Amino acid sequence: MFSKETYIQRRKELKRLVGSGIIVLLGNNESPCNYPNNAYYPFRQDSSFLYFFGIQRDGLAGVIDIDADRETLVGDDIDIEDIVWYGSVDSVRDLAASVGVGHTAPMRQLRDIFDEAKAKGRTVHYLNPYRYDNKLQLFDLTGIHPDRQKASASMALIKAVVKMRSVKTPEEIEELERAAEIGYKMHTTAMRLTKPGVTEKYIGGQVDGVAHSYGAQVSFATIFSQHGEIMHGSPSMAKLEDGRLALCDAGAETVNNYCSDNTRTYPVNGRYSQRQLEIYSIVEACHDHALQVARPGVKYMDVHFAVCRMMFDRLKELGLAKGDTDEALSAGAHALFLPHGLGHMMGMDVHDMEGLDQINVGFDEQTRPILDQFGTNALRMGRRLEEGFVVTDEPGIYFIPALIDNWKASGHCAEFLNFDQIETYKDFGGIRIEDDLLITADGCRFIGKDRIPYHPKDVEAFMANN
Ligand SMILES: [Mn+2]
Repeated sequence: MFSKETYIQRRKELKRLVGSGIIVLLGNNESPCNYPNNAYYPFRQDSSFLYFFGIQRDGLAGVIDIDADRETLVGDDIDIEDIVWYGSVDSVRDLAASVGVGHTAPMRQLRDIFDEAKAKGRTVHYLNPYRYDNKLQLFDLTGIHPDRQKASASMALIKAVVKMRSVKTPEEIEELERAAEIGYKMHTTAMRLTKPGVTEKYIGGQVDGVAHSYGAQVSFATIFSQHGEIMHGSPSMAKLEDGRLALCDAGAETVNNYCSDNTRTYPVNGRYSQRQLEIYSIVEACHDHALQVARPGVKYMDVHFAVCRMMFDRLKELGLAKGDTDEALSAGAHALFLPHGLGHMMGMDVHDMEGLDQINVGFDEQTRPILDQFGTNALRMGRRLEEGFVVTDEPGIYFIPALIDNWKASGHCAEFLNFDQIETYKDFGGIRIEDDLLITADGCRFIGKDRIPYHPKDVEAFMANN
């Protein structure tokens, strides 16, 4: 948690940006797993609520009446039975005071706030809820069915929240650096433990445990798989096999809910084969290329396509692709190998603010998403970079057997792809290398003072010596 002044300043700026009306930010509630008292753990507060109100407790809402300049923390104090089971917690009044909020109200009064606003014809600004209980609560408060809540969410509030949360302040960058330090420990632990015969689950569990042991949680479900070609493959009970690659995509989320997100791909036996190195070195070059070209004023979509161009040229050298590279990219041929975008915004959410809808976060009037082309439609971040943005740089090359079969059968992009050659890679898996970039005044830099090894020589040396 930052100082009280940080939250006061953020709410002040939010009021200025939204202009008038009443802002309601719903916090999250505990989320039942298999029965009401067995909630998913750890509790995760809503990031926008945290950004403006800073409080980790469940069952709260923040209300800002811009016109009356009145801020209220809405929530119920716990009773003696809760104290017996969970211990004492601060009162809602104390929680409010800790972040400079002057007023409190019990949860039942949230309905009065909505009713009164409606009676007076005032605007209530809220964000699009993504949790079902909050959708129901909003249904109760507004009468708007969950199916129509996305359309009824306040664009003025969304735009203001995105504008503020997109630019990371020095104290946020410090927190992201802390997340990266834990991420480094997670990834190097996985590298150290990787060897033939160990299960993917074992390594995945150890990686998660590293995060938990530093008071953090994982910023998303850890990916550790020999099937790197499955974008979000969960660790399985399969044993690691000599000769294969393991892909680890994992990140930490600090106690203050700032994230890291890194990916490494390394040989189970500690030595890349010639065939693995040929593909790996392309991904490595693409990853480093983004670092050279990302800077304020540059569209991340252009960085994405610069990387795709480099990748396609190199795949042509290997005999997997052919034809004019620009034409191939226009046709979307590169997406056979790279069916996702170069990266996404990162901050308090690992896909930062994705709940506010990608078009509001990764795009703007100048840069619209390209939705009619497979692969490019998965680009989450396209807009012009600004100082203080944090984006991931995560190129990859994947050989997805079902996709290869599908494209070959239909002849899709056949003029740009050597399917006979590509088919010999169906047992290859996939490679991704990912780091987090902070856009600086004149360029960008990686977050995290220690680089998780990724140059092949460094990876092999690390695996041999640890
Ligand atoms: Mn990522």
